[in-house]
Amino acid sequence: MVNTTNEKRLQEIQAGTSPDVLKKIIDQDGGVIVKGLFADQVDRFNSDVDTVIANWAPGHDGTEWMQEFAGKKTKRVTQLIKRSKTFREEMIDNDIMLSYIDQLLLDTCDSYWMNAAQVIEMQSGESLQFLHRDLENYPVFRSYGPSGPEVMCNCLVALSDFTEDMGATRVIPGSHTWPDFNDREAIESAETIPAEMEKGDALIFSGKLVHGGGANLTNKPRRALALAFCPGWLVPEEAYPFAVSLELAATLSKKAQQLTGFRSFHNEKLGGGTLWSLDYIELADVLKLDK
Ligand SMILES: O=C(O)CCC(=O)C(=O)O
Ligand SMILES: [Fe+2]
Repeated sequence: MVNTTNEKRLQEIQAGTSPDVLKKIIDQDGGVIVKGLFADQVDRFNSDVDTVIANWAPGHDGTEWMQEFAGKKTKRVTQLIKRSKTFREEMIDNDIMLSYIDQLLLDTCDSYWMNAAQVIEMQSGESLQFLHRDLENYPVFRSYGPSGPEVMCNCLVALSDFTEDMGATRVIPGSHTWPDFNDREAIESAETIPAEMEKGDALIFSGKLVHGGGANLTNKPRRALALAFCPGWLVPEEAYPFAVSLELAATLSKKAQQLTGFRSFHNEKLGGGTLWSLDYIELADVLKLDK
């Protein structure tokens, strides 16, 4: 059963709850917390990346906009397939997570990319990230508003405690249905609520939901893992085939290979052609991944 959102908290389901239930809640609220989704992996994942994060400089050297978006006191670490065995063997293709992402994306595609996978560690004193919808990665979809296709969804895993004071992600439940996605005033005047979680829980949300990182008012870092996904017919943020060697790709599961662009995208369900192939041959065959 889907309850009405209590205005102060997002709804929660246990990992393994039927994907239909998750879809109904996301249709209603824009996002839902999945309890314990990565409870078994979170400590081992953290130890895989602790050293790289400790040596990582906060902030981003890009445009002023990007510096603002990325956060001046936030460390963002990518290329996680290379950097974490736990990630590549037990997280990227987690069946329960993917059964939920299937629900959100498979209406418009046969398979999808992992758009990006990054650790987001907000240091003490980081301020609020500006509120946004993740679909703005593909700005043209802003003008389609709520009726546009789902072009991006996110599974944001709490890797540390995730309280309001530590900068839990802030969301505006229901903002995925607002009529005008270009209306900044509506965003600025709405109330946000923190998606508070325990380590290992995940916030799964639509690319249409308005959200942003919270402010870290504590003296401890707030660490999250953002796993974003997009339909196979869009270009993802991370260029995996340039980061992951073929040797490493060959050790990944079929599903993980598909998510990172080592297999072609077939548009059979909706009657389109194949994308991301060579000489019209399935990429996995060209790369001999099934041998
Ligand atoms: O760090 C967070 O809580 C959210 C980050 C986010 O929304 C993003 O980078 O797109
Ligand atoms: Fe975001």
